Amino acid sequence: MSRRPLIAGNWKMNGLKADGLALAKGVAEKLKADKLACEMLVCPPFLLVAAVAEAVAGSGLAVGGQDCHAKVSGAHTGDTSPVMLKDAGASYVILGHSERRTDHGETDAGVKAKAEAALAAGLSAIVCIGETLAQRDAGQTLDVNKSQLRGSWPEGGNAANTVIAYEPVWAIGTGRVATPEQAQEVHAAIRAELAAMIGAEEAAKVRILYGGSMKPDNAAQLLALADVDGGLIGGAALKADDFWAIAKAAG
Ligand code: 3PY
Repeated sequence: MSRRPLIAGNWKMNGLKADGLALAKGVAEKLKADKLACEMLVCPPFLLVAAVAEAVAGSGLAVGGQDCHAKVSGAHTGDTSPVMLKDAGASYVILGHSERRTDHGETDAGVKAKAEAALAAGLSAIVCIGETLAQRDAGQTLDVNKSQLRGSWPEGGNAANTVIAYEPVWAIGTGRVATPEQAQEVHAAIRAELAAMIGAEEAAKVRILYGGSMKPDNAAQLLALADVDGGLIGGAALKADDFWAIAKAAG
């Protein structure tokens, strides 16, 4: 089953307007000059989504948000709706990143509701799941990931509108990265669980990204794994050359 790899940059809370535009334009220029087989996406902070989307329009570089509300509009001070993201030029939204689960108490049910709202707004959802170090050490890795997957997967989700990002929490921002064996084991288990949820044929088409300290020097090894269909990249997505090197490794 051939799945088009997705190389997605999660900028987190980094970058002022000038930096963000320069970074996005740097990636877009490379993409215009050298079309890659993989799909590339940048997810800037909310305030930069519209400007970045405008700056890279026509380059093939997609733009996404890092979160959204589950409602279209209303009395939700400080929140951003998926419809607003779409209107600003986004085509994807990252949901349920472990930093949001930790910092904002996000739950599987909340992530599922946001993902359903994102799909209704015409966005594709990138749903993040992953175990903590304590859960891994306790031998709970596969159970935790399967349970988060079932709890966060949106009703109506399919391979065309939903992507899973497996991000072991212990590999986020720590410089530690899953070994190829660890990553493949979890990715294969996620796909098997998806098969039980949405059928084997559809599950075989769903893209499952690896996230957590993916860098130019470890990307090729991870991206070559049978069930790894791209990456959700943190720090290395803040440098156009590093982000590009990872995308090149994906083909
Ligand atoms: C990381 O690589 O640290 C990430 O959290 C990507 O989302």
